[in-house]
Amino acid sequence: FTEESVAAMGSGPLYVRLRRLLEDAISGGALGEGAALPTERDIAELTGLSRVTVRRAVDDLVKQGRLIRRHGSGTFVAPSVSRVEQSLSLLTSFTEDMARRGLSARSEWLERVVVAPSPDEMMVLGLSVGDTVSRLERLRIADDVPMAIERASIIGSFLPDPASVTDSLYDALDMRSARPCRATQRISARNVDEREAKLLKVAPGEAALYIERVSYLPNGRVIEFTRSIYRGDAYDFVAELKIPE
Ligand code: 16G
Repeated sequence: FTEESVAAMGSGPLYVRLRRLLEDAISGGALGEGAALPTERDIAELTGLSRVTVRRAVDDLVKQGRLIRRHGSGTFVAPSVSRVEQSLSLLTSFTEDMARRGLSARSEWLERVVVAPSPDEMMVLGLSVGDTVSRLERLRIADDVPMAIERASIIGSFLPDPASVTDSLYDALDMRSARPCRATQRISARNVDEREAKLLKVAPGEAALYIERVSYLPNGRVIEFTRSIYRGDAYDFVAELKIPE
């Protein structure tokens, strides 16, 4: 880090130039995974920038999840996310998918309530006025890396007590003999908004996959309507294709 290297980072505010310099050092491998960043005071001295400017650039990268601040020990380059390959032809749960890869799945609850259905939940789940829906919104995490935000809506009569879902929704439905056996999925491109970016630890506007899953019981009844945001840098969706008959 030198005054010249900051100046070489083009125009714009100084903290943006320093941020670019740090980003280049991380993506170019000069600062590898787990590497400790020099202290903010050292960076300020080397570059001739103020501590405030340095802090602002580092803060941005912490917010984006590229750097991790550990109290008392310093700031480190975050581990890069390894991409996960997800089959598009198997109806599995997040917990099962992660276990198969040897990763430990964890969730942070964002919402877990029984409410009156919204118009789109009514339509998709085939509900009427007076029916209820169990809404479960979770941040899904694999080995400490946030992977997706999932908002599942389940017909209330099949899951009257959403607090009974501890780890796996599909396990809880299985216990009530209401695990889906078929689903349709729609995938589209999205850019994450501020809230999603914060939860997924990516920069606002980053690419993501928006997935809607509607799943069915063996008798053909819809049971689940889930809307999810999957990190674009973490997922490859894979399907096997056949020649049409
Ligand atoms: C998957 C499903 C989701 C389902 C969840 C249950 C997508 C793309 N995927 O993530 O619909 O609710 O698994 O997982 O929607 P769990 O049993 O681990 O809670």
